[in-house]
Amino acid sequence: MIRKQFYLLGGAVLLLAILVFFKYDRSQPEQKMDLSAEKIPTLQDWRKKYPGIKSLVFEANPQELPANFPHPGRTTQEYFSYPEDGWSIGFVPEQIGASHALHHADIIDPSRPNFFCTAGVPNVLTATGDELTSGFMPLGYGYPIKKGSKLMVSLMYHNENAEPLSGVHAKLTFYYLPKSKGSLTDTVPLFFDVVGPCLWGEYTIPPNSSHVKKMEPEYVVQKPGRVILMGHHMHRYAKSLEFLINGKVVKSFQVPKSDEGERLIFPKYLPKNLRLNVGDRVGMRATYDNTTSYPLEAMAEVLFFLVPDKK
Ligand SMILES: [Cu+2]
Repeated sequence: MIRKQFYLLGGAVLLLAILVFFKYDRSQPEQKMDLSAEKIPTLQDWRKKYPGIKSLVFEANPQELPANFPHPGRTTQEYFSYPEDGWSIGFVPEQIGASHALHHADIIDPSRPNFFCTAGVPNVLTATGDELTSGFMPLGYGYPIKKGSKLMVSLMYHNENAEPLSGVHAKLTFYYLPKSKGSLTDTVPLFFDVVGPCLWGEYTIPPNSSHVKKMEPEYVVQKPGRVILMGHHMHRYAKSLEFLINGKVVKSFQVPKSDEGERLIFPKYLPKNLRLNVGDRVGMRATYDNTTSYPLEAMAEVLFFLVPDKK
């Protein structure tokens, strides 16, 4: 009898857990709207399907950072290149010396213009901040790389501690599939910034204010394609970031309340059937909640990878 009650109770708890899980799942608007059931692949998934994947380690020059060396700290620009033609498929960042000394690392391909904006913004492939997010493309997609072509890593370090730091630097491991080992679908990286079409940068949030900024004017798409991966970048005290096509929210990134850190996030959302067609108006709406008594330097960007339509 006790056993039967035990099983009944266990069954009820399981049922409740399933109901709660699905209810919770549905309450996330971003998941309901455009997340596919497919999972972002890991390096293991990639290696299983493409055993020819290779890695390339980039170690930035070690830095001596004085004590109390706040933002914007020190910026360096360093270069690396791949030893063969192929496709870049992802990267894993590390910070050697002190995890919070890295403000950001932007990886830029200066050999190609930004796909949408040939002037004003660089061709940023990916980025990381002190959160050190690693990222991989959906299986079968990559960014085409050329042997010997220089890629730039733009780094910013700072030190908010009272002690100096010695030898700190970023270490980035890039993964790629050589052309001799297989073939992937070409993608282009893109980002929209709330400060305006074909612009990027910070803007100021006044103290003690809830602040909404819209991208004005909206961007009108001229080169069509399919969006395969999306993410966002915001700073501290961010609340949400909405991405709109023709006035309709197609993706809403919510920032958890507990999350006050700066985030440079490799795209991690797989949109389902999300296209940018010629003439579409792309808009953004960024919300910050500045609960501090000082102005904040804010940013809001939507980053994604696109498969351009064949001409
Ligand atoms: Cu930023």
